Amino acid sequence: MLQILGKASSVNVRKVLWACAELDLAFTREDWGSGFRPTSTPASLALNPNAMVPVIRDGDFALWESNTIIRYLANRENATHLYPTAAPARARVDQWMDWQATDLNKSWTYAFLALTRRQPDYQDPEQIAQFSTAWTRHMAVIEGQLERTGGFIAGASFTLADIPIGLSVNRWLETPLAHEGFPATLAYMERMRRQPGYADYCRNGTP
Ligand SMILES: N[C@@H](CCC(=O)N[C@@H](CS)C(=O)NCC(=O)O)C(=O)O
Repeated sequence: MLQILGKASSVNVRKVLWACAELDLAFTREDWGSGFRPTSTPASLALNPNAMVPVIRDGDFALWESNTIIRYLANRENATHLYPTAAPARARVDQWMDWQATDLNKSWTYAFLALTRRQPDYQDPEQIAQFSTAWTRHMAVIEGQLERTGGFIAGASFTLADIPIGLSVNRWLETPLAHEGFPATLAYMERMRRQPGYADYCRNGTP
């Protein structure tokens, strides 16, 4: 059976849990990562040299990097409704997933650690303001795309890209920032309620 290594509170682990719900995949999970089993042991580093979660084991095959893992699971299940095979449609899904993992992810770091995690080393007001502005600018890109599609991030229907984007929107909603002026994003999160796993793994209040 598919094995997921990673604590369920981790946003990146929750991408994998949510994908399993969409794919109706059975799995077992072990709590790894800070606060649980350390990822710095030789056995863990052999699975992921980055000392991070999530990691999956599928028989003899081990894989790390959350967005790659959910692509792998969709491919393994031939779930073309989540990860289409036509080149333009697939590229559109990849585009939003890659943007989430790079630009969007980078935009929130300081503000998230300051405002949500309340870490004492991240309380410089100037940095908080700069990162909050950058995060909001990235959220405006999501808002614009959702205004255009009227559905989901890569088009009319739910795809793999909505998993990392949905979790990112949830993180933004759970962070004390101004959320006014994002009606398409709020409507999107309402639409997402119909997705299996959304309640448990995305909009469950965990940023
Ligand atoms: N790019 C990686 C990032 C993974 C990551 O940042 N994982 C965090 C948890 S969300 C982690 O493992 N932190 C160290 C720990 O918990 O021990 C991915 O998307 O899988």
